[in-house]
Amino acid sequence: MRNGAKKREVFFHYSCVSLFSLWIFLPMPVYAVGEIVAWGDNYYGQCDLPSPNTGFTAIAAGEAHSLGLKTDGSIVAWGDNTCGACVVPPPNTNFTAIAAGACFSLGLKTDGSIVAWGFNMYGECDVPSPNTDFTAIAAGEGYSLGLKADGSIMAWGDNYYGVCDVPSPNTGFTAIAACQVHSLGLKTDGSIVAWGFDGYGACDVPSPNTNFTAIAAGGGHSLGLKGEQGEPNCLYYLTGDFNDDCKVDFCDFAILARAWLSNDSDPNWNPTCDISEPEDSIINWKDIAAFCENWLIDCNTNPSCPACIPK
Ligand SMILES: [Ca+2]
Ligand SMILES: [Ca+2]
Repeated sequence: MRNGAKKREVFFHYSCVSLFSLWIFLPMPVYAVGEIVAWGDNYYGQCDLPSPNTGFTAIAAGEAHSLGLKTDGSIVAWGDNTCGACVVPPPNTNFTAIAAGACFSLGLKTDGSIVAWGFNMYGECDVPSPNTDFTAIAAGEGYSLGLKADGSIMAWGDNYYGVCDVPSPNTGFTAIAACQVHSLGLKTDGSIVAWGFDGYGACDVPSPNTNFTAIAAGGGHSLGLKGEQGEPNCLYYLTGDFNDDCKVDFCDFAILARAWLSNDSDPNWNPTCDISEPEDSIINWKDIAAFCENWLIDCNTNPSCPACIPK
């Protein structure tokens, strides 16, 4: 086992899961909105919540430290500060997202830059240049991920397990996740890309790899959330039904909006949305017109509708 890796590995089996647990329990009526609840290993005080414990909008759990993002854009950090992971660099303002790694922390600023602090033996805090246009962050055991506005992913730090080798094509990503030594990226077409250590099968995305709307990475496992409209594999072809749930509704409109005005060389290009006749490799008003023709048609309840063509 590499230096320090075992300790981190053991912890991460718990920390990334507890982050999910915190979100589940926050809305319970016994707690105030924006109040953090913490439980489990408190050896480093990682569960000793700061005072006042109010006004938090996001949380992140590292190996033995915790982060909370406040409504005023500041970050509060507590727990193990051996590596300086709890010393938020000034100015502690204008943060919009947080992520906690093994012994380091990431904060995303409103200007699209990333601030990183704490343990940096593997370069996990060396944000690549240009440090601009980031829209999301994720922290693994000893590496970091940053999602760019153009849909590409930047990765830096410890690449021992290939966690920083984003599979090609590195385009069209809308969300990222990292925990220990594997990474996940969600694509605009609803598929998940996974890379890094696959010893537990965490990178083997089950089929059908479609219609995902959210991702999460655990110590040796992965989670994917399917679209709310579900019911995949509609038995009818229905123009405009991009998520294959037999209906043309707001979910499809959202998919169309994400690809709006893209062409086949753009990162947000989604060929599924090119429903104009003929296909012209651009998503524009011609596609909107075709989309509106079938607006709110539901082939499950009205299978005799002419727009519903049996597969
Ligand atoms: Ca649909
Ligand atoms: Ca088109």
